[in-house]
Amino acid sequence: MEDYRIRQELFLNDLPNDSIVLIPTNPISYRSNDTTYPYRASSYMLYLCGWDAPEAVFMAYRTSGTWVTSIFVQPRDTKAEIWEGRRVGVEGASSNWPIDEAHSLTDIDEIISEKVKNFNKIYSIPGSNSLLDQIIHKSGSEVLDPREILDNMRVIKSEGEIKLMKKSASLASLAHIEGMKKTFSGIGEWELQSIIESYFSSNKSCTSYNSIVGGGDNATILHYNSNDIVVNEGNLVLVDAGCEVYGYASDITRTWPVNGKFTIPQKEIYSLVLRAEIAGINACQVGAPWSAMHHAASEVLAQGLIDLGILKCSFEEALGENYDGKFRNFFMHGTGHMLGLDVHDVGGGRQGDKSPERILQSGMVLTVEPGLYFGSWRTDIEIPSRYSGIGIRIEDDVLITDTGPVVLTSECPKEISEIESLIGNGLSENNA
Ligand SMILES: [Mn+2]
Repeated sequence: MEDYRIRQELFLNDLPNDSIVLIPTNPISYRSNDTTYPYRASSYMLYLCGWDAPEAVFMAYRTSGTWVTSIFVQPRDTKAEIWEGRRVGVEGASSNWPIDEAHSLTDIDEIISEKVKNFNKIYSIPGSNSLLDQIIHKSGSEVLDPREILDNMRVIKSEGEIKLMKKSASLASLAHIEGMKKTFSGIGEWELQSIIESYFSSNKSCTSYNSIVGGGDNATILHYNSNDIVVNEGNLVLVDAGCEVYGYASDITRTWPVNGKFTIPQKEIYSLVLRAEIAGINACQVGAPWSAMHHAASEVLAQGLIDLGILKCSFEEALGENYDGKFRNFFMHGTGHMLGLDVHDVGGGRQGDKSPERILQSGMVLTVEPGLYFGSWRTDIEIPSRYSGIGIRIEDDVLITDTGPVVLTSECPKEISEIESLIGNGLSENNA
């Protein structure tokens, strides 16, 4: 509760006097006919007041010098509640939520149309609530985007947020361990997905993005999520799956051999990716530029690819002047991203972003996730036969602190021997 009030104050005090804030939550999305996807409120709504029910609009305005925060919510309605579930309603919202006043959504047109007359500037995020967008359009006031201010705030996590992110990272780590324990040669990607996701749901959590479970060559497809192939003896499986706790995402990737034993070529690539990942994590220091971890991981990968004889060129050529050299044939994505209420969280910093580079500060949470991919299906580049069909990524969630990086997903092992000893040890006799 305290957290929300502090956030609201910090945000609102950054806005001009003659402004009003009108931020809608996410709309409901339909899956088929009248059946909906599980509802997820907008991250801005969750950040500003924690309201997680549909249709709400957050409002804030100044009256005689002080800010008033307010929320429009679905009113109590027995008929609707019989079908859709109980509602907090207007009274519940105004007495139990970190806001000053609450209104019914049925009055939104009347109240907001009247209110906006007194303000020259409207801070809103269009595109989620067409009625609100129309009211704002009719007013003729200047519309400004509040996201730059909010995103800069969201980048630094409070103590309370860090606690939730630790919980989220811990659940995802334990889910991966569960997956390793129940893995066997011939397991379906979908079975492994279900083991991991049922760990989330049995802990009252849910996935924070579509789980990626890719066996063998499927691991070389970065956003593979059909998860419908059997993983055969001798193959690795790459699992990239995270969950949410009060909206806060975790995002973790491990890669393991389904038969419990890495082959020598698999070990060679795995050890290289692991060294790159550790170098990336160690570069996550207060004051370092965002790109430091990408550079550190990339340098290890470029040299390693030469040492394994995969790249036959100089280090300079392998790395490239702008970290765009030949190693990018096998490592095509960024080394990490911000993590928070969104899995690819706000605040920029991703490779290729045009905005000025972010400097790492205490309280930021990000991922470090280098990988190497040798898809046997690739025809554009030469894939060495020794490594054909290997795709490996290792990803951890990292909190930046004044005393160095803290790995929030450290409960999940990533050393070869630790992983090998876990695989299959949670199977019953009949399965093993
Ligand atoms: Mn990630």
